[in-house]
Amino acid sequence: MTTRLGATPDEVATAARRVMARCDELAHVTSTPGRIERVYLSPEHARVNRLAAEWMREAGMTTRQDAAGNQVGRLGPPEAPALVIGSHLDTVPDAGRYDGIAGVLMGLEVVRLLRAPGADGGWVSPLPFALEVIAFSDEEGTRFGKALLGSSAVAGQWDDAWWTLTDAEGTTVREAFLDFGLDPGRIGEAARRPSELVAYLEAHIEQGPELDRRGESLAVVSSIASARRFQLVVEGEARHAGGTPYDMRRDALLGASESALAVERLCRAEHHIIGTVGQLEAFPGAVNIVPGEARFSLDLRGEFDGARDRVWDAISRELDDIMGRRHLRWTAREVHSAPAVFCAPLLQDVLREGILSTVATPSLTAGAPAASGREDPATLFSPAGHDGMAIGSITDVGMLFLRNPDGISHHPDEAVSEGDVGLGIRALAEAVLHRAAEPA
Ligand code: HGY
Ligand code: MN
Ligand code: MN
Repeated sequence: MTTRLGATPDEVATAARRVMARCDELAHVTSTPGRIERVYLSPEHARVNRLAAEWMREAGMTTRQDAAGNQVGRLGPPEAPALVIGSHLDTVPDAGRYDGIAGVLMGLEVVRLLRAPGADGGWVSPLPFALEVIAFSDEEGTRFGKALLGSSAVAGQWDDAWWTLTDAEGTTVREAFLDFGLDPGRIGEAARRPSELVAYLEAHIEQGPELDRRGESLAVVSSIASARRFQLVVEGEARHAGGTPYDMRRDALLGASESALAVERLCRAEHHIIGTVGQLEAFPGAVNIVPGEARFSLDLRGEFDGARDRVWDAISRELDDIMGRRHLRWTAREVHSAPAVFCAPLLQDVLREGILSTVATPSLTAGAPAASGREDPATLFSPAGHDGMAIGSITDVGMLFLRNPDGISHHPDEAVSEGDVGLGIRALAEAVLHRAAEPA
């Protein structure tokens, strides 16, 4: 397999070093000193968009912030369909510095490696399509609970019901748009038509331990898990913590706690179904009052929508049983839902070719193992959600995973090696060249 990318190992290593340095720089743009937190339509969102736009222009791209606050860079004639490389710049609370961010910055390096000098001293795309990098603005859903707001707008799937979603301070999405300088009435302008796009590619840390366990740097993603998120309320009766005998208690926190254990048991019994209770709160929340109310979240994912939904039905039946035994009532409000996305076979193939090209290349960092060292790079299911879940409704989606040491993510210890980032940049660039060689 000959590599097509003209870049030298040094050029790719320089690109990887720049990605790591910029991840560190963006890590300082946070609403909470001492930890990384950047949410949709915040001052931090505006600052990282300005930085990303500056770096996009440095790579030779024209830039715009779209009607949903996504930062877009483009190289190529306005009328040409675009191959988009993207990921997100928003974060979870107390986040790592690579989830989403590395993918956006790697996209910029791929454009820099593939661009060609134009007649006017600028840069052009030498490929049969334009290249775009999109830094999505709200993949996590940290602020308003509904994830993929930025990429849903690009996919033309904005739901007007989202305008009244509120954050912890009671600010609505509509108010946050206006504060950010966006016009809610123009949200439709963010939507892209399928005819404008060739494909969507995203590089992302695995956020799991599989590649680390295999001792490999890169993997092709087969599909992205479907997601449903719920906010649940359990109602019991607040009573005196000392004077209330157990047989008179309707303890909402115990009902919620038993439910969380039931979620774990029911999901572990299934293949590729993952359920997590990440938030749990007791009310009124005094040490000497039996909780009369409890609120908890449920993040439920599955490789297939149907299997996920059957487990949700089983969880619901189990909660009926638990609450019945404890004389409690429960309600659930669904706050997010996204279907599974199956990565396009052609994009899986070109990404596989891209990974194989790194096997043929001397490792970028002394001692870094070649990507896979095997003739068939790993192909992994993604239990983590990504913007491709929204973008998959308007164009083909392909994803490249990078080794995430120990698999820890959504945590400050989240890591990725510079060597693997370099292999990922090369693989992604090669994949784009292979896609360009395919018929339109
Ligand atoms: O939750 C997820 O899987 C993603 O990191 N937003
Ligand atoms: Mn994430
Ligand atoms: Mn992510």
